[in-house]
Amino acid sequence: MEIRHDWTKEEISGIYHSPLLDLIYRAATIHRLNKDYAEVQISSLISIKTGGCTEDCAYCPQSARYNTGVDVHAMLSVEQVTDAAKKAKDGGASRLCMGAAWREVRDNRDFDKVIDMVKAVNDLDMEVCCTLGMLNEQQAQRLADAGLYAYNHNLDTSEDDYQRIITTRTYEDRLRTIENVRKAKITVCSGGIIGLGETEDDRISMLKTLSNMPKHPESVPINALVAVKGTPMENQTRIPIWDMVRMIATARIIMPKSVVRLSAGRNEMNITEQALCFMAGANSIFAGDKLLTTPNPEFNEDMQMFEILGLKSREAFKNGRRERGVLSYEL
Ligand code: SAM
Ligand code: DTB
Ligand code: SF4
Repeated sequence: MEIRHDWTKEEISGIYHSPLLDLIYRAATIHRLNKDYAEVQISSLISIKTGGCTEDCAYCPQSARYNTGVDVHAMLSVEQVTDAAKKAKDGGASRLCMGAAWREVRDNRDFDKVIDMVKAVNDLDMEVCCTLGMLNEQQAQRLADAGLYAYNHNLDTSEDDYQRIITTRTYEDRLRTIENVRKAKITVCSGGIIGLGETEDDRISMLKTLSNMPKHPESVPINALVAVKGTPMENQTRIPIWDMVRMIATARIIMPKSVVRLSAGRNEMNITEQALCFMAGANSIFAGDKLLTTPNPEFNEDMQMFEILGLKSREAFKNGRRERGVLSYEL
């Protein structure tokens, strides 16, 4: 299947707005041509440094600017992270994503610790992902040398809408970090959030930016806003499930080889709604009863859902891995 990097806004909009059942059918067909549709990757999230962040991301419970009741927590120890990783692996997770409430990485002892965490989790034969804020080229290379498999850095919304959501950094900053990750040959995980009060045009623009990157992100998380009390987004109404399905299906069609992750917001979705998302091409979830700070479905509930829908968890490194420091990854 041809992978395109020149999708126009008109084309993406045409797909996004097509009749819902046609859209799902087309996405499901493309999904089956490219993947084992029953295989869903289970990824586990762990917040290695929680709260007190200097950024003003309007959706985020971890920003120091809002009173959200999130407990500020210093860095976890390497042991705490490896213990959590082992548990997640026993539960079928093939990827561990470590998140830190930082604006950017600084070259200090905390970063040295993250490097040790990456090495330790990599030794467990899991795909290690980090989301630590902005990175320069050298920091990305250090993470790569430690065995980092993926780096998460979301665009969140369109370029035009960005300053409405975050004023303390720019879209350009975001894109630069993604480039630095690419240069270090770490796979890219980048997507966004719907339900922030953005327009459909903003969603389509964001999908255009992602799909026009020289290489598609290997992983594209689609988050539904978890409206947290105390944040400027606390009164946002929940997005209709149809919007989530349209986003996932459109991402699946224009980035056919990427992993599309049904990310935040599952706690408010029933199995039927999630089944539509899997039908539309989602092939990854975060499992475990907590995302970073907000609730997520209980592990057992998810296992029941896998059973009912006939899904199986995907093993690690399906598309290639880092051998002696070199990443050989096929989208
Ligand atoms: N500080 C780093 C950064 O901003 O890249 C990493 C952690 S940050 C919490 C990771 C991502 O979580 C954000 O880019 C955003 O897309 C998502 N996120 C944060 N709060 C959310 C919320 N309330 N609902 C949905 N997604 C959220
Ligand atoms: C992503 O796109 N979603 C995850 C992960 N990448 C880091 C985070 C969701 C966070 C939801 C709010 C919270 O739990 O704090
Ligand atoms: Fe900080 Fe990341 Fe939350 Fe923004 S999204 S406030 S950078 S933790």
